[in-house]
Order: sequence, then structure tokens, then C-alpha cells
Amino acid sequence: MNTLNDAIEAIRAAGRIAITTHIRPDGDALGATLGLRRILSATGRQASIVAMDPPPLRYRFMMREDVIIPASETSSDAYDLLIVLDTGSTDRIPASIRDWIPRLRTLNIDHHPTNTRFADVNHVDPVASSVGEMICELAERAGFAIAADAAEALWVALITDTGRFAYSNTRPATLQAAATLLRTGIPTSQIDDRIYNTTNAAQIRLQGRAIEHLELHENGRCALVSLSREDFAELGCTGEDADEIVNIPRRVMGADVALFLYELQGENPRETKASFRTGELFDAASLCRELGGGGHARAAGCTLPMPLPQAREHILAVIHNAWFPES
Ligand SMILES: [Mn+2]
Repeated sequence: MNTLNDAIEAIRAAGRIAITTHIRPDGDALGATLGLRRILSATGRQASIVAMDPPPLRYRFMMREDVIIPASETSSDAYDLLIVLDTGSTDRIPASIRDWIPRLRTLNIDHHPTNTRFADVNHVDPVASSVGEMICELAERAGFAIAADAAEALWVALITDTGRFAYSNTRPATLQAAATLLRTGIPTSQIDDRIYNTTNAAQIRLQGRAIEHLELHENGRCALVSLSREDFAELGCTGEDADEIVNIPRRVMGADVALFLYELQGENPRETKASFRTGELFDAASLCRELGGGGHARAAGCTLPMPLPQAREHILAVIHNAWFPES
């Protein structure tokens, strides 16, 4: 039961620690990774970020003296412990270090209910808002200080995974962690501007294209937007420009299933990524797990090995059968 103490023990027993997170890292993955690296370095441990994908542009300001060591420049022998953050299964670990898992002692700190417990020590807390929140709790329990540089990274983890403390995963412990971070004097308003108020014209045009493609299904209870590979190419956009778009169908009143479908760049044959946001009635994580993906009850996703039109038909049929069989 007390996996937090097990996690602290694993960290205490290690002198040379590698930290990584899931591919295509989001705000929580980056914030937790940078935050934990800074906390552990301040305790005198050797802590390195290994094989992490580079941060998307909007999060690049978070990088300070942090160095991402590519797998080609190191090996599993250089560490006593690999900490994998915000990652529910091994297929989400960067491919270049996936084979480190059996070779090295591993600690997984995660909050996905779909977590497969792939590590030696698994500290998994599905009710935690974010791994950032879990790192705050760990630092406090272990007596590790959280300085302002770590607090800034963990703040990003908290606000991005909770929709700035608006989603139902925000709990009293989330705001207590937030209070701990605020006491270090971090510039929260500047951080907010860096992440949320940096849209460019191409991203706004991409949102416009998605809005044009809005569809309603199941008597308005399922709202869907989609973007094809051609939409991205015409507007000069990449998948990175699309990370807020699932919030567009979420805003439709009466839609308790919001869905964003888009074709990934450069994948041949074409693949379609699906992002789900659901209300309390529908468990997006279990539906996405059946489709080969995973995530959280209210926010989950999967990738289907087919072009957008087929993926759209398939997912709408799966949603209908699972959630609206009567209608
Ligand atoms: Mn997360």
C-alpha cells in the first residue's frame, strides 16, 4: 500500500539516477521531470534527464541548466536507478532506452489508472491530479527542499494537467501542493502567459479549420472535430500546433463526449490519433484501452492504424455501441 515510502527508499538507495518520461512530453511530463531533477540535484545526488524528447516550443522556457542526455551518449551501466515519470506502459517510454528496463532498477511514478506496473517499484496514484503533485508530496515526505527553480517546473505540471485547477482531478491536496510551490515566489502570471498566451496565426487558422469541421452525433451528446494531414500541410502546421484543439468540442453545451481526430504527420500508411474528453458518465480510459490506447477517465487517447475517414467511422461506431446503445 505505501508505495510512496517505497519510492523514497529507492531514491535514497541510489547515487546515480536517470530520469525520463513519456514520448512527446506534455506539461506534466516535462514539469515533473525537470522538477524532480532539480530537487534531487539540490540534495547532492547525481540526477540526469535521459532520452527525453525535446520540449514543444511553448514549454521551452522551462529548460534552464537542464541537459537532456541522448541514449547514444550514455548507457544503463552509468546509473543505479531509472525513474520513469507520468508513463503508464513501456510502449510510451522513449524507444532508445526501452531495453534499459530489465537491466536497471526502475521506479515508476505515475497517475494513469491504466498503468501496467512495469517497473521494480511502482508508485501509482490515480487520484493525484498530476505527477507534479506526486513529486511535491514525495519531496515533502522525504524532507527534500523544493527551491524556486523546481517549483516553477512543478507549477507547470499542476496547471497543465488540471486545466489551471478547473478539472475534476483538482482536489484539496492539489491546492496544498500549489500553495507550497507559490511560497517560493514563482512568477505564476508570467508562466501562464508563456504557456497559454503564445498562439500564432497558423495555430489560430488551424483552430478555424477544426471549427469548420465540427460535427454533432448521438443527438448532440458527442461533438467531434477533425484535421487531415492535408489540413496541417496547407496551413503549415504540425501536431504540436494542435494540442489545444480538443477543447473546442468540449465547449459545446450538452456534449458529454468531445472528440478530436487527426492524422499524424509522416506516418505511412496513415495513422489517426484520437483525443477524448468525457463527462462523468463515460470512462474514456477504458474505451481507449480497448482501442489500444490509454489515459484518464475524463481525458484519454489512442492511435488507430488507418486514415481519418475510416478512423472516424470506426470510433463513432465504437462510441455508439459502448455509450449510446439505446439511441
Ligand atoms: Mn500527467
